[in-house]
Amino acid sequence: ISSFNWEDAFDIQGDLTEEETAIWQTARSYAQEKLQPRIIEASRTETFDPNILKEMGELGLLGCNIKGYGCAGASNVAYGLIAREVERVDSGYRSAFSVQSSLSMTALEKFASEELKEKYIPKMATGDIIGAFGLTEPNHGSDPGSMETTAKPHPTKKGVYVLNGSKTWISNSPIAHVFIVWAKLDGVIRGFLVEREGQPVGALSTPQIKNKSALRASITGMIQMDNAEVPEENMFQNVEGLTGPFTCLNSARYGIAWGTMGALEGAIDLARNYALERKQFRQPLARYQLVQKKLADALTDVTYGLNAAYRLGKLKDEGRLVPEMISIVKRQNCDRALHNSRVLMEVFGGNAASDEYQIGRIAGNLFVAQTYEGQSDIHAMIIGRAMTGLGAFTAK
Ligand code: TGC
Ligand code: FAD
Repeated sequence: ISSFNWEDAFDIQGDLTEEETAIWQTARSYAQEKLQPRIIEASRTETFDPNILKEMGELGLLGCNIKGYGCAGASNVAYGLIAREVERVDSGYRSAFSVQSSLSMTALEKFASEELKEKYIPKMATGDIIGAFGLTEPNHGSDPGSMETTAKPHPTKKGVYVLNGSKTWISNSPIAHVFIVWAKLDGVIRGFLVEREGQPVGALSTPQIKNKSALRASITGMIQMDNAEVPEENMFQNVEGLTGPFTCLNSARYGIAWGTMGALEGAIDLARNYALERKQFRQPLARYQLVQKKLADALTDVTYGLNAAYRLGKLKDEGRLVPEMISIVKRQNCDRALHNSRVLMEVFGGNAASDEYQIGRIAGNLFVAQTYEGQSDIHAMIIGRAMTGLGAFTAK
């Protein structure tokens, strides 16, 4: 029997295929060597370098679980391992990866015409074209079914739709070349690929939301559409209703289940090192029972969470994954990562308030992870509805 490895307590590594191990190591080296040195400054100055997506593209990470169209066709477990390693550095970098891969490329892969797939997915896989996903609106976040954005046939141009409305809190929108926008056509939600290039003056603007209190290394903005034009071939033909956006969200929420465990692993590593080095009352903090309990609680939750995420990956690879399974793990992993990273801040004492120590940034980001792609209480109600048959989302 081999000895206990606290960094991989249930030996997930031992289960991985050769390809998954290689992709995992590529993602880990990239994240540690190229992303980690940038993150403190990027978060401090609230900047996102779009080259990051090109770098991920060069390594074949973007949309790696898509088959064809210049993508690697790797397993869903491999996709999860990338999310884990990228979010170990920062949730905002994982956001950029998720929005490009799961929300934008998956929308095209599942719903677009063959011509659109050929036109866009390969360039999105290299990071040359950046995508954004517009579902949330100023008045409708948890309840996207009530969205107000509309699509209508253009009054004069044949074969063109016009989109009107606003999407907000949209990751990557200020730098995106293309937007997956969900809008109502005759009262039914439809998906559109909106291209930035070629829009009439003033038809499409994407102002950045500045001065965020978390996820500062990810760029976030709005998509404001005032008769934005979309050729009819850019409307997804084979999907109607919320099934469209939620199909993409299933994939991205799965990635968050892995990613938040990566963020918590990063927090544990930082707290353990600090506790071993910092002395009070003549002994390292790590010698004290209360400090060890904080580390042990966090390690226990990360071990459960990683194994649950791995299980989802295997089920997804076997075509046996259903949305409620994802809700269970997305909710639990976000909640436990947020809780434990907040508790681990205590190990740093006053230094937790310095961004150099990183723990405060990790905990702040995890509040956002718990909120986007379905806030935890929304996932609780998705699970509760599946258990009781009773939807608790509305008062009547
Ligand atoms: P409901 O009646 O539940 O469903 C309406 C239709 O949608 C279908 N559906 C799904 N299809 C596939 N996968 C799923 N997970 C699905 N969930 C529902 C459903 O079958 C039904 O189809 P049909 O044919 O019968 O019409 O709709 P509801 O209005 O009652 O929804 C309630 C609720 C709470 C479940 C839902 O609205 C919800 O999940 N709200 C949370 C909103 C959310 O997650 N927004 C995310 C925005 S994108 C984002 O945050 C990106 S951040 C990325 C980053 O930076 O990393
Ligand atoms: P609300 O829906 O107003 O909810 C506020 C609170 O009320 C939550 O705690 C919620 O759980 C609770 N609540 C709501 N309804 C109920 C109910 N029926 N019963 C009990 N409690 C309820 N969206 C996109 O479309 N694309 C993106 O790329 C994207 N990126 C994002 C990036 C960042 C940094 C952030 C912060 C958000 C992003 N979002 C994105 C938006 C995100 O998905 C929403 O913020 C989220 O879905 C919650 O919606 P809301 O903020 O409108 O909160």
